[in-house]
Amino acid sequence: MIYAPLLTAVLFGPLVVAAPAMAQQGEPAAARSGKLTDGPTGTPTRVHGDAREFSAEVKDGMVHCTLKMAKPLIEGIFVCCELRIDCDNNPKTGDAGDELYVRGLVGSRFQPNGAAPTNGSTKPIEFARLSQSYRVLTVRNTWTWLMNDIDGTPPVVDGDTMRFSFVLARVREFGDRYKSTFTFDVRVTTSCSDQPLERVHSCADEGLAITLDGKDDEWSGILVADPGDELHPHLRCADLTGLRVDHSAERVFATVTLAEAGFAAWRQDNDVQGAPVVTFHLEPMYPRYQDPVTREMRGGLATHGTANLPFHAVVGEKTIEASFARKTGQGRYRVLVRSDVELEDRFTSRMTLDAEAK
Ligand SMILES: [Ca+2]
Ligand SMILES: [Ca+2]
Ligand SMILES: [Ca+2]
Repeated sequence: MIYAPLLTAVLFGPLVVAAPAMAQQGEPAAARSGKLTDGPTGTPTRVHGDAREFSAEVKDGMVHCTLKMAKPLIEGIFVCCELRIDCDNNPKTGDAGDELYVRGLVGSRFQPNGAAPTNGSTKPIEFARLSQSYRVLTVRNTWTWLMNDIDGTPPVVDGDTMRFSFVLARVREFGDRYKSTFTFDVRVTTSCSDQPLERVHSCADEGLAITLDGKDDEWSGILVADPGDELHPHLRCADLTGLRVDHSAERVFATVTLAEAGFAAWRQDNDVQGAPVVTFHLEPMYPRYQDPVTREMRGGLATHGTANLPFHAVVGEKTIEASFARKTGQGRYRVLVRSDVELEDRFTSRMTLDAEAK
């Protein structure tokens, strides 16, 4: 049995080698340019994350990319168009086939693209850059990704369209010297984020045993307040407006208030995927009797766990109440809460280009 594959290889080796060449004859010849299209979102509040068309062309040593979104980019949030490139057109090499990622990025994660600058003089929409990630072999003979700028032209925005270019040489460097075709996947990520709210809490008294019901009327502790008009109008259900912390003998409680309702009612969309996520960090301070904990609440969920579990959360109309188990003797905590919305629209088919095509 052990010898059978070897025997097969010996007998049919030449045929196996010939097979890929035969298979390639049936494929359409790759060109220097191509176009991908993508359907529209069915959710009106996801339109700013809706990618509709991507085209690319190899010309004068550059790969020129054009992304068309459903809406003008100025109306939206941070946009990242990422190409995951299989430089040698070989799915067996690289990470899931890919050797190089190239990204064109526009906007700020912390403000809508149309916002006026609050510090510095660059408007969010004018903040454009071009970056790459590529694989390198470490001294321990394992692969890791490095990230930095790539030569080319950072994104230029024109209404609903963003154009950027990067050097073809980078693709060829990771490519197969006998092949000029490469393929890639295109995904568009739109995102925004509310900065962490922080509160240091001392369990100096008996505290207040709070019932998690999504209502914040029994809360009386100090409010760490935050503006409620920071995120895009469609994503205000994830815009934090305040944090309070309290405790009982067995639990530490944290509640955040949100600018608008809609967190628990968030529904998945078949085109623009993703949801808001509110992350709670509980950091016990010195002397430490328990470990730090990080837990997430995802949009679309109304509850997480139950009152006796290490983490319990209940989403109300414009609140998320959470509680963590408290160890006996643990007297001080730092609580951090942040909010992220990351949406992704992925083109269903890959693009194949031939750098040498006529
Ligand atoms: Ca789409
Ligand atoms: Ca590859
Ligand atoms: Ca806020």
